[in-house]
Amino acid sequence: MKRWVVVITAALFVLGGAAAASAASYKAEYKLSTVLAKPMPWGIAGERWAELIKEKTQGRIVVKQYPGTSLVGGDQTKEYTAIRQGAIDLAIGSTINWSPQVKELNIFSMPFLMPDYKAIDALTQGDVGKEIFKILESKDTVPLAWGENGFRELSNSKKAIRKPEDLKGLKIRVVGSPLFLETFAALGANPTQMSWADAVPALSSGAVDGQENPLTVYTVAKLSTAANQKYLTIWGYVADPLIFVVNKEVWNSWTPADQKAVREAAIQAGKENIVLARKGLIPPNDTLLKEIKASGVNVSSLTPKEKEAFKKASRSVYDKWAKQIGPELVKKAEQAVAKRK
Ligand code: X2X
Repeated sequence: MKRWVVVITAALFVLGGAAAASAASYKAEYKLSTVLAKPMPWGIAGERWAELIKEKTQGRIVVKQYPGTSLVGGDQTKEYTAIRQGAIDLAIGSTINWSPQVKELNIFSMPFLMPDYKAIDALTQGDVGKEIFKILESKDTVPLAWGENGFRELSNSKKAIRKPEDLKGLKIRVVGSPLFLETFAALGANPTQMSWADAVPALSSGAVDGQENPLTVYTVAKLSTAANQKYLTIWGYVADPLIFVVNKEVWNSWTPADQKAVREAAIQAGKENIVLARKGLIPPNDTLLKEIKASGVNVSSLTPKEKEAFKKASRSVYDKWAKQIGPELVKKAEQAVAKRK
């Protein structure tokens, strides 16, 4: 009898100690990294995730957003490494920015793989998305939900671009992955890689002629007026989904109930983010595009035949990268796109 009391007391002591330790190991504040700030959909997603986490954990987990990838000095291609290393606790990152560390994420940057929004969904919500989450899980991060930056349309300060030859010699700012440099080189442009923080001043000063980003970014950043981007080509050549992740050690320090709350918050914020990222962009309700046209921007919406010329010109890059990403994953993605409903 006495022995049992000792054992039970000891067990309670250990359990109590563990609970106290886990509560004590919660940080006063967790750092959430995003590239863009509100009112861009990506920035809003960060605020929303933080807000929902606070609500769903009754304030046990407090998250502060750091837009501008400021936790890595604005160098968005270093964000994923910083999450793995714990300098960033949570992030909503673009597949493009993390692709230097996770080669499979380049799948979304394969030129003309995804013809429409249903194709994005077929990948993120299907087997390809699951496989990508498994890969992220194997790299010290816990992926929780998908969001969206969007289809990346091409703008420039010089001329209307409707065929690959029009791009000849134009200096185009691209993001971190070498796949972008190769795609634009294949199309005849003169691509130059820089962070988003450096891109806006470079466009404004005329050091760079053009860039590619979703229209939500183009409008909120006022690229047509502040950066002379008067010519816009709607070609939907790639789209970048966003991924909500948490550093694995941080994740493991939370109770299962709090983990569930953070996951649910990510899923909800991700769904809301996708709605916002697509708002005004899907015909016939493409009001955002109509507003851009009405503001005096020269918009070239490419016909399927015109897109085909760009697709053909970038095909060698697609084939080369299919090998690098993994032919099986690429095949799976192509099949998912073909079967989309
Ligand atoms: O840098 C960009 O172009 C941006 C903001 O779209 C990304 O972070 C991928």
